[in-house]
Amino acid sequence: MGLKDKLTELKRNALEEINDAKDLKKINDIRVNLLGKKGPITEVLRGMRDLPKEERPNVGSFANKVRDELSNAISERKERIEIIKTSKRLEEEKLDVTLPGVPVKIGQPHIIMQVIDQIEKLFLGMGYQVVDGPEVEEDHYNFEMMNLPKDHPARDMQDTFYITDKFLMRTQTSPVQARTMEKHDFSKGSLKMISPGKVYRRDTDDATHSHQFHQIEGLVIDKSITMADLKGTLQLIARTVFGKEREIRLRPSYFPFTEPSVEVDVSCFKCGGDGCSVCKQTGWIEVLGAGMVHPNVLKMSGIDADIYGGFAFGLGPDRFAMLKYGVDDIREFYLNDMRFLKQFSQRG
Ligand code: FA5
Repeated sequence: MGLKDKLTELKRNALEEINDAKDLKKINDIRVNLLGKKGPITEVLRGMRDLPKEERPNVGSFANKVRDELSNAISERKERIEIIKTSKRLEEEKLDVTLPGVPVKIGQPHIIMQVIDQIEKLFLGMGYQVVDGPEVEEDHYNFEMMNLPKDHPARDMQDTFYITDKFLMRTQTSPVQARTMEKHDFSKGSLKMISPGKVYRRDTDDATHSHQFHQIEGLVIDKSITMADLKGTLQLIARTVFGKEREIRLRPSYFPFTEPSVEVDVSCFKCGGDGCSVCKQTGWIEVLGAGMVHPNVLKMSGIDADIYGGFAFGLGPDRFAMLKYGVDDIREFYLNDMRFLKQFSQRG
């Protein structure tokens, strides 16, 4: 048998073997055996030594052609095996869209956020702006600009966590008053703002006190604001959040940054006013402090206190949430027990 015939037969057998290959290992073995240095094609080419010189180019180019054809056939088969493999995998991974899905747990705003949102909506509706302030605050804004110079005895009521001599964790949202007043351009109209956020105090935790809680500051500055405006606004907040059935009362109080000052109490949700452990037997729970902005505070923020005046308040959304939903311990809000938190769907 001549070399060309040998090559033709080799090609026929090899093509059959290639087309029968079922996996990548097999096709790889065929490639190595057939086209490798010790393979049959190399063997045939070696036999060319014995051919007459004039026949060698003809047989040589035929052998190269056979090698190329087999090499292409191997690549095509390999591709085909890969396609089959992928489609088998897709077949296995087929998704049954009729199967019931895994339920997605949809969260909800924290109960305190619900109260804050409700109060924000009320004030946005009355044209107030909502302002943010830093929680790590300067002593200058937290105390001094609020008419509490260093060594003022009223600083004791709001001891806090100090970062440095200059910076502290703010004890109240009131410093946002000063920050906003400093920037406000009164030629463009009155200032009406609220500022919700976290505050910190070195208070001992109990049923109604936490060392970290929330406040919403409110401030209105204009030319003819009176205590009646303040009272009307406070009544509106109480009615919006608690409904008409709960009573509020205003008590004279003292804050260095307001004069006169009041503290506002809401009748206790648990005893309805008779006295119990939640309200410390008083029948009332204090929810906010307020008053008419002290002239010193206005002056320090560059406002003419002979022309302008206003009211301010600072309310505690944690206490509001306790009263609104009948929660008898403020610490429940911070324990992150989902069984507790899940009870309060969005009702704001
Ligand atoms: C103040 O913080 C004043 N800055 C409020 C204010 C603003 C008065 C503007 C006048 C003008 P007070 O310390 O009373 O005031 O706190 C205000 C409210 O925060 C309280 O009525 C109460 O609702 C809440 N609060 C105070 N301490 C705590 C505490 N430890 N845990 C939870 N809530 C608290």
